[in-house]
Amino acid sequence: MGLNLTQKILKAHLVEGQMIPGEEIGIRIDQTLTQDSTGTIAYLQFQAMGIDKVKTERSVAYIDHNMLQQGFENADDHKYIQTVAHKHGIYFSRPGNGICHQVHLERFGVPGETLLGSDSHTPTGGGIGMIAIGAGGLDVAVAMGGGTYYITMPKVINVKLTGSLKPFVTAKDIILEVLRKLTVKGGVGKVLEYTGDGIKNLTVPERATITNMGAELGATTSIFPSDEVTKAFLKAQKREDVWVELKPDEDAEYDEVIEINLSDIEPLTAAPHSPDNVKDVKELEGIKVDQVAIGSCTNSSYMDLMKVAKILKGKSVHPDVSLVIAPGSKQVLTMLAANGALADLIAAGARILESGCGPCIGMGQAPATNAVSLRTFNRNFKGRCGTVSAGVYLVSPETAAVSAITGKLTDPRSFEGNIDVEMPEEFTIDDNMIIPPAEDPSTVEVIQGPNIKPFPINTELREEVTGKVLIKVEDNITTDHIMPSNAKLLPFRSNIPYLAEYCLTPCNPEFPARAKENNGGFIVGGENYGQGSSREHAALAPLYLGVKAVLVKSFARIHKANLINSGILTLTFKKPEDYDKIQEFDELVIENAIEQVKGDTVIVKNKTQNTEYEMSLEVSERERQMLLLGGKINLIKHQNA
Ligand code: MIC
Ligand code: SF4
Repeated sequence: MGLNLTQKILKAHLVEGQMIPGEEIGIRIDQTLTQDSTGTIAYLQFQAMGIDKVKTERSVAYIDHNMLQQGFENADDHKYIQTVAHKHGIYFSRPGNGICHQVHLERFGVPGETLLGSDSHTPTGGGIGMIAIGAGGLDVAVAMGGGTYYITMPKVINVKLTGSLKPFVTAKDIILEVLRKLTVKGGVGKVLEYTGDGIKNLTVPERATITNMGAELGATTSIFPSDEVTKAFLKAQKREDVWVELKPDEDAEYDEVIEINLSDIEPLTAAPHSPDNVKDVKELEGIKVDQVAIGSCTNSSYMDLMKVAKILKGKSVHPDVSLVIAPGSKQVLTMLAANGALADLIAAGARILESGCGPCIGMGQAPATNAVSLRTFNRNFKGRCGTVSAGVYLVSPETAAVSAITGKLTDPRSFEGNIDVEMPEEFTIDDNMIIPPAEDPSTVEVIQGPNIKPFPINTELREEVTGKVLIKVEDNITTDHIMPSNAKLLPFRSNIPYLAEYCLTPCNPEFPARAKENNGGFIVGGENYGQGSSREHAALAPLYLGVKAVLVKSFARIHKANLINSGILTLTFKKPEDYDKIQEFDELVIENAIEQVKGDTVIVKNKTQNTEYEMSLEVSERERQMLLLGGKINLIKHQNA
C-alpha cells in the first residue's frame, strides 16, 4: 500500500510509536519558530532546561505581534528575546521584518522538513510541503532542545481540488468553502492533504492561505505537495537548492476524500463571530462597511497586495470607510514601494501599517461601536478586534478592496478591470533584518526586564481533588475567551499573575476573583473547548488561579496539550447529557485521584447534587505521567533526576 505525503514525511521523522491514527507518535523536529507573544515564556522554559545551543537545524524567533511599545513592557520582551536568541543559536527576525509565517515561508521553510511553532498558524508552512504544526511554547522549547514532539497520529483527509477558480474567486474562498463544509471542529485529529489537478494553478502564497486557515478547522496541519510551483517560488526566493519534489504515492490511501471543483466556488465571507459561519458574499451584499483591514498571515503576500493595489489604483476609499493595510513582510513592502504599488495604495487613502500582525490580534485599529469590519484575516471571534460590539466579516483581499471603495460589502466581480498579477521571477531579497546567532555566545548577556515574571509550575497530583465549579461555559469557547489578547493585555504575556486577572472574563468577569476566593476549582465547558490560538497562557493563567481540572464535551488539540503540559486534568463527559446537569458552584470531588488517573475513566462526584459523572481521560501514557507529576516541566526534571 502506498503512502500519502503526510505519512511519508512523518515516517521519515518518526522516533517513537506506530503510525496508526489515534495512537501517539513521537517525531523529530527540524525547525522551530516562535513569535514575541508566546516567545518570552517559551525561551524562559528553554533556559530552565539548561541547554546551551538549540539542537534543531533552524530555529527562528520573530517579533511581529506586539510592536506598539506603549510602555517598556513589550520593548523589554523584544530585548530579552533578541539576547536569548543570540546566545542560544537562534535566528532573530527584528520587529518590522514581518509576520512569522510569511517570513518563514519566504526565507526559511524547506519542503519535506518538520516545523514546530508556538503559534497556531504555523501550518502556513504546509504551502511548500512541510509538516508544520502549531504547539504551546513549552513543546517548542523542548523541540529546540532536541526533544521529541508527540502528537496523536492524525487521520489524513485528501482534499482533491479539480477545475480552476473563476475570476475574482480566490484561495481564501477555497478555504472558506472547506470551513463551510467541515466547521471549526471538522479538522480535529486530521491532516488535510491537498491534491488534484486544481492545485497546479495555485501559487505558493495561495496554497499558504489555504494551509494557514486549516488552523480554523482545528486540523493538526494541512499540506500541499512540493512541485514545479514550489520550485518556482523557492527559486524566486533564491533558495532553489532546498527544493525537492514531494508527492503522495500513486496508490496512496486516505482516511477520507473530499472533492471540490474550484469552478463551483463563489466569493465567500465568514460572518460574525466564527470562521465557519460562511455565506456567499452575494447573499450579504450591501451591508454598510465601516472598516476594511487587509493583511495578517493569511492574506498579506506580495501577490495579494498587488491585486489590492490594482483595484485601488486611481480610486478613493469610501468616505465612511477606514482602510488599513499591513503588509506581511519587509520583502513585500519593499517590493510594493519599488514598483509604485505602495504609492497607489496611499493615494487611494489606505492607511499603511507596519509589517506585522497589528489589528489581527487587536493591536490597534479597534473598530467603532457596532461597526462592521471586513478583514482578510483568519479569525473573527467576538471581541478579538478590540470592540465587543463590532461584527467582523472575513473576506478575500479582492472583496475587501472592492468594498473599501463602495463602502458596502460588494461582490468583487462587479469590479471592471484586470487585476491579474504574475508571480515575480525574483523577489527582492535582503536579510538585513534577520540577525544570525552569535559566533561566541559567551560574550552575550541575556537581558531580562522587570515585567518578565516567573511562570507557575504545578505540584504533584493530590490523593483527593476537590473544589467548586467556578464557571460553566458553552460550546466552541476560544482561547480568546480564556485568555484574551488585546492592546492592553499583550504587553503582559510574560507576566502571568497580571494576565490571570483577565482569565475567562469575557465569559464571566467574576471568574478570577471566584477562583481565588475558592482556592481554585473546576471549569466546565462544551464541545471544542479551547479552539483557536496556541497560547499556553490559556493554561498557565488557570493554573495560576488554582484550576485543577477542566470537564468538557470535547477539547481543541493545542489547548488540551497545553493543559496537560500544565498538569491540569483534561476530562471529557462520557454522557454528554451530564453537561446539562452540572451547575456553577456545585462542589465536586475526585476521590483516589492518583489511582483513577492511572486509568481511562475518572469518576467525578458532585456532592451538591449527590450524583456522579463518568469522565474519560483520553491521554497517552506519557501524558498520564505528566498529570501525575504536575506537568511537563516536572516530568522533564523527573526524567533527568
Ligand atoms: C492568534 O492568532 O491568536 C495568535 C496571537 O497568533 C496566537 C498566538 C498567541 O496567542 O500569541 C496563535 O494563533 O497561536
Ligand atoms: Fe499574527 Fe493574526 Fe497570524 Fe495570529 S493570526 S500570527 S495574530 S497575523
